[in-house]
Amino acid sequence: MLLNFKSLLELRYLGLCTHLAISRYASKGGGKIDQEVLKQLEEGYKKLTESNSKSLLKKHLTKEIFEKLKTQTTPSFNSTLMHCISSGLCNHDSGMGVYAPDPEAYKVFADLFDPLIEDYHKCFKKTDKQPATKFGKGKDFENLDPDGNFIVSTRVRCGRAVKGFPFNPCLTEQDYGELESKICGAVMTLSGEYKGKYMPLTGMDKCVQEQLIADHFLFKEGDRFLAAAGASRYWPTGRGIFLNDTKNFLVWCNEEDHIRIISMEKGGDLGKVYDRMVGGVEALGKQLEFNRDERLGFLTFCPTNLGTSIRASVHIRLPSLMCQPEEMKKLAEKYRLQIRGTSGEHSEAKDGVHDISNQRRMGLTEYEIIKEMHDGIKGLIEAECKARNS
Ligand code: ADP
Ligand code: CIR
Repeated sequence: MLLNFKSLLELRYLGLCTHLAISRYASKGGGKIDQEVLKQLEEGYKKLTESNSKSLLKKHLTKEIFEKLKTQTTPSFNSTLMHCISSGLCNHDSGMGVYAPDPEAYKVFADLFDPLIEDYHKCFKKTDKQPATKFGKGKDFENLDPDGNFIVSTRVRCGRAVKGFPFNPCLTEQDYGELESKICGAVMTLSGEYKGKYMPLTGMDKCVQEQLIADHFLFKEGDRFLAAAGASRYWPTGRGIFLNDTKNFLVWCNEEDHIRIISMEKGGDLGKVYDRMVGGVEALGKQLEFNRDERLGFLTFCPTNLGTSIRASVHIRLPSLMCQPEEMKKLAEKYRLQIRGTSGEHSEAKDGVHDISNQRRMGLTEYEIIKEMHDGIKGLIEAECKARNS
């Protein structure tokens, strides 16, 4: 049943996106919702409410909000509620289930986004405002595992949207090309430790691609949550990766966000990894204009990444703690950490290696977000040592 609905949605998307591609240039605003889309929204919403989905979409999309939003469209791109929630309607196992098709969607569909944002980012209320960017200095953060007993590697990333472009579901094939040229032009100006090369996904040798994924450098393909959100259109057009010569600084082009800026290396030197990412962000910010909202901070496709858009993670082994899942869950909640599998979101842990990162990215400055992650990982390592000795 869900499958039929999913393929219907995907088919529908092709139609919607053609429509969007035209409407983007033809008419601004005043969009009317297609009756067929409305019917599918009603059906999908009914199935979601009858399901046992634990998604924040199901929790917060009340009947009242659904009725209010189901015919709304964004002024510049005519995005609908279907664009926002198709991922969660197709994937009842979503954690969130919601994406913003364009920056205006956060305002037009605020009755849905605001409670979701407050829930995910722990208390970022609709009256709250993301503080001004403040990176601070990485030297304040010690190496989390100087003897190399727990941490395999450390990674800090942030997302950026280029001003003037919508997000994936509304991008035309031409937009993907234009974005790639802009981003590629910017990364190729990087010098010193950042100097490297850009590799487009189009035409990339399969073995090279697989190796880059296995090394945790490159994004995977075929994420069903993103695909259902309309983020895989024209794939692999406009997608690619920039890698510096030392392979510890990367830029993803047009995957989930227009840009993901990533610093990573073996070991637990969080401060060094963080400083490298900040240097890269600042250098790219001189070449590109990023989209930042007064209230929400840096704008991203997924509401989990708003604010600072920073996810700082370690690949870590905590065998004793992982044998006590209830204790681990309690500690993760206490320290506001998120646990993922070894190959990223929605993956399993291999050889006991978990990806543990800050959960929230909003309501704190960049520096405070890194401190929250730093203190949390330190706390987990202390708890692991205690568990080993008890
Ligand atoms: P994000 O949303 O931060 O981009 P994903 O969960 O999609 O993260 O993971 C992207 C890739 O980054 C995956 O291959 C994942 O294993 C890798 N990764 C995440 N954290 C680390 C880390 N600390 N060390 C090495 N690789 C990492
Ligand atoms: C989901 O809803 O599960 C996916 N769309 C991913 C949500 C973002 N991930 C996260 O927890 N930070």
